[in-house]
Amino acid sequence: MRYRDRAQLMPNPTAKRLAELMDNKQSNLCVSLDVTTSAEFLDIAAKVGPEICLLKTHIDTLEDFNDDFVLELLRLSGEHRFLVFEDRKFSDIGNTVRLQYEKGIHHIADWADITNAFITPGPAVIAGLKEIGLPRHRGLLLIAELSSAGSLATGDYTNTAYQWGNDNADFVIGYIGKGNQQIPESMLTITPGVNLDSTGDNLGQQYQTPAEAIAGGTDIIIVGRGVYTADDPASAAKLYRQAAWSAYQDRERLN
Ligand code: S5P
Repeated sequence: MRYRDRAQLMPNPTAKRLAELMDNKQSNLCVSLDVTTSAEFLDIAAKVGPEICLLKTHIDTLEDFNDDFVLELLRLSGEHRFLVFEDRKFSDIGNTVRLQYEKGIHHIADWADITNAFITPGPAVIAGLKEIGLPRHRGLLLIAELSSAGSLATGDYTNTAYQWGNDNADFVIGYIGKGNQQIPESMLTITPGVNLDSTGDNLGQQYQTPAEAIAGGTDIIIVGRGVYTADDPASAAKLYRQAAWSAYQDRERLN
């Protein structure tokens, strides 16, 4: 099914907004800006903003984080129409993740449309985050699989992530993973480990191409270094966007 038709099946307002935005903007590209200064982050975000549906942050890698950064990030997300995904990978007891999501220096729940979590602590990790996120209409992605070599997120772990996600479909909007036929059309699959020029790095990352990722059943590709280390991040983002969008069009035509 097309993103815009699937949007109608999504109970979570952020998921619905994202799927509609992807269809309107014709982008299924998420750029991950894993840089360490606000200036570099905001400079690249402004350049790639027109090409993306989602911008992924690792807010704790910024050395000069402050509230002005958040204001500028939200301004860019409005100007260029993309959502913000803080890749926090929460993984603790319900009470602790609740505090980490809402409090601390970063106040993630105040500005991130989407965040994510491991299910290793048990279902209370979802319940704790939901207490904070649901009233703010936020969305959660569960990590079902990882792109790194030797990952333990396989088999029963992966299947349980799908089950707990589907049981919490008001708040869980989908999965980080490679995609799976069992995932309902109302859930999004988002895939990292995508690069056109490399098959991996020397720290366990494993890459596939945008076309491989989309053909494998994902909805959104995440590209980090393929875009932000390019000489021209705007052109690189355009290239990944076109590759992922045309793979999506091919897939829909095939179905
Ligand atoms: O399995 C995963 C899950 C994530 S969210 N593998 C990943 O690489 N990621 C994240 O995606 C990772 O933390 C990084 O921010 C991004 C990939 O970056 P790249 O530079 O390798 O494209």
